[in-house]
Amino acid sequence: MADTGSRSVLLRLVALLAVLGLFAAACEDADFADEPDDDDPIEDDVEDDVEDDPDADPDEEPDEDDDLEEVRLEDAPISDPPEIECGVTPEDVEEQTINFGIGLAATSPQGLSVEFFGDYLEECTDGQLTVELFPDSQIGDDLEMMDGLQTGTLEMTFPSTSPAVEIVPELGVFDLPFLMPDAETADEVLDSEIGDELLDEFEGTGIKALEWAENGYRQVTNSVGPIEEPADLEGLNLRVMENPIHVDTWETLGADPTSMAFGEVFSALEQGVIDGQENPWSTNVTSNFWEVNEYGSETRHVYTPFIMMMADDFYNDFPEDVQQLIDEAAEETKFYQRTISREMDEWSREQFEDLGPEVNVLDEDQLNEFAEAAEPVYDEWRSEIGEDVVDDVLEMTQN
Ligand code: TK8
Repeated sequence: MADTGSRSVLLRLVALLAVLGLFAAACEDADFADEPDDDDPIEDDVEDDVEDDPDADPDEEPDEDDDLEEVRLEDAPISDPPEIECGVTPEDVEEQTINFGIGLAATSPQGLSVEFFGDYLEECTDGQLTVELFPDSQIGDDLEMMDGLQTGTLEMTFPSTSPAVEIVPELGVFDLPFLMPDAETADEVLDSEIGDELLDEFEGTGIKALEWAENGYRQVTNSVGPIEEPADLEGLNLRVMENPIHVDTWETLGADPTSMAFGEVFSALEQGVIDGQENPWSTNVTSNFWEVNEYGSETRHVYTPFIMMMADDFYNDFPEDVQQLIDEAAEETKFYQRTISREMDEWSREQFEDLGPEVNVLDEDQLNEFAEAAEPVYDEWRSEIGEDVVDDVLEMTQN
């Protein structure tokens, strides 16, 4: 714990270098200057449109898209965080900041839940423990941040299970396509004994896996056309997560997948290096993929969990009552995160469409066609993931 100060200095340095790097890139690449700033994406866009169009008639009624001034996150129908009721109030806690890196935006359900987690610890330790959030992959991607936990350069992160298969291969069960029938079943699986066992698999890896939350059902966005049947994927260059089961699934469906870290996706789409990507609607909105893709298709092809993680050494250095408080805060955060993730899902799809792209929602027959086409992936990966875990989970998801 004594070196937490130097760790956070290091993190700030890394963040500063990243910012300087981006600045340098912006100076070299004039296009970059067009990228709207995160706080006010659409406002900047609208202003750009006006400046760019010399024939624009100021008296003309703006078209529907231009009416939107920004992603209206304040209108999102999401619950306020629950009241904080400290079950434990540890005494004499050493003052320190927990650096918490995430891939997504501060405005995503993940970002909002980390804010709640920080408030929880702060309130129950009389302000001694605080959390500093580093959003938008600014200090690394899921794999790099997990590595940071293992090497002691970062205290917390919140990755998707998919890249974590590198550490715990059994997590690959969640990458099987069209596995999870609904969010309630996901809760049953994650909160079951199987879920506990999967988190326990991290023992000895340098990572303390605290809780399951949800990334959610993933949907395809792209710049070529609506995805309605597997044939529409033919040759589509789709970014997928760093996970071999996802690569295999999309190849099986006829697409041309490229695995890539999340933090590189926006600019790869912007530069046309890839045609599309797939993520839950809330991410497609809060990470601004609507700016760089013209189509969104509700394919619900896979449900991805998140795991809230802490560096194992960092956790073990705390006295027992603080560990209890961390466990409690993580559990409350899990409930809150899942709630707002679900509340935001459908609203985000509507926002995504309001922001410009064309959206189609696949019906049951269309989804079945995809599920059947992806079926061979199960046999291919069953033994690699682990027969037992696949069978146990299937038993819960197929009933
Ligand atoms: C964010 C990632 C992201 C995931 C992806 O760190 O990579 O597309 O869905 O949410 O975990």
